[in-house]
Amino acid sequence: MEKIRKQIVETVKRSENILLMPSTPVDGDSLGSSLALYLIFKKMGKQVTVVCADPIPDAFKFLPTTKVISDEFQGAKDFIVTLDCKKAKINTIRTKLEEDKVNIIITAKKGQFSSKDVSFQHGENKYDLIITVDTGDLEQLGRFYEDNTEMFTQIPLINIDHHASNDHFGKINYVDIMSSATTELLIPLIQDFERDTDMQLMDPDIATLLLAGIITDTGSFQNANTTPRSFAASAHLIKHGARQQEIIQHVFKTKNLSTLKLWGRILSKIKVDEQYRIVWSSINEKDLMDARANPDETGGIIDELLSNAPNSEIVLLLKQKSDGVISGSVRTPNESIDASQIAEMFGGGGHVQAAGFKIESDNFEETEKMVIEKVREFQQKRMKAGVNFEQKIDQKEPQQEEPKKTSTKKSSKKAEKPAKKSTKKKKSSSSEKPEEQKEESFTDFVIKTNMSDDGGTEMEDDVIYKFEE
Ligand SMILES: [Mn+2]
Repeated sequence: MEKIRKQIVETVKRSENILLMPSTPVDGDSLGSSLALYLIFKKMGKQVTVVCADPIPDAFKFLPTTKVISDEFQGAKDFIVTLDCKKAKINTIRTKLEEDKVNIIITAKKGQFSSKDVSFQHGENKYDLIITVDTGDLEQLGRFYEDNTEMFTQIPLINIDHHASNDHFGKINYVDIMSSATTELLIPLIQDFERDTDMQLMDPDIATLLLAGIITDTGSFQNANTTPRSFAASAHLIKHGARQQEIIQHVFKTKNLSTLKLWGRILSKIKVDEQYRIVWSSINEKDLMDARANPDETGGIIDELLSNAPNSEIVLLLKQKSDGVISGSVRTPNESIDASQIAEMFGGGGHVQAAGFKIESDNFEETEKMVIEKVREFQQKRMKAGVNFEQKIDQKEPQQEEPKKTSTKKSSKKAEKPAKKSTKKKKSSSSEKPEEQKEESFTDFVIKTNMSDDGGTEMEDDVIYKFEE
């Protein structure tokens, strides 16, 4: 770990423009760790951007510097067409719109251009380092990853996380599954930065951000992931001015009426399989609307209510969304049952005692039936394997943290992407359309770009760039 931290310090020192990415949905830990690093890097004189695809939940808006988080960033959106002018000189370049295409018409002064003179590349990335925090896999970055997949292979990436399901996607992976929160991992790292820069970097705001991560991920030190190290880390942060009461007030002591109404709905829908000790409930968009609650408010319900169901070994909450996605949260009060294994059956992942998944389906009843049936089979196999069912049943200390979800939908999308791109390339390649080239004057060289994929691109018809001698 010490060696990995040294690599991180060296890499950050070499970087000028750093992109910080917390996972979605955001929680106290992903926000706390990204914003703490933001403040540290700012003190070190770096350019820093924090982007998050999801809105910041109201409960966390009290955290220092949440305002710097943006929900948009300029990725490598430029597509550059390069023309080699060694053999021919340019007279004019015109662009001409043609329905959903744009023709780039290059007229040569002398000689002629051929397809061999044209090459394509993507614009340079603005950032020279990406750091993901509290992110088990890249798809948890949401649309930022989907829209800029290539950027993640081009820019060095540091992966800082504590999820058991982390798939080590970074160039540097600072992953410790024994850590109660990602922010806990940042404390020794910040000390390394302090030693290296000879600067005092920790301050009360940074300490508050880091403590917020530990408090939310341990459920205020109630969950099973609380370790002696989490207490020691918290003591260290409070010594540095972390405002513990402010965190407790905002995160735990303010429950909206809408949240309480939502709890009521979920409680009334609880179902139990006594034989296999499965307890589950569901929530849909109508429940949210009737309770005038927003989706963030479902966070924590599964931990605080469902896991208190007596004799339950597996607790599930299924959320039905209007976009045809059903997401599931899994909790296992007994740590001999791996919640992430259950989530993996549905393409998800997470921790031993808290995990999640997403299923694309419009039919809730059918999906619910399928999920519960598979979970029953899972339990049945455990029984046959001779696992003692009675063991540790009284120990009910779930992990508070909202699991990081992997979606089967997204992974299939990812598989589609490269195929899509290659067809696009074909369309834009001039060599595919020799007959159209012939129609132009002899020295004209025409590049046709299909613009149907990106309707937002605005271009004036017939823009002429004249090249003076
Ligand atoms: Mn976390």
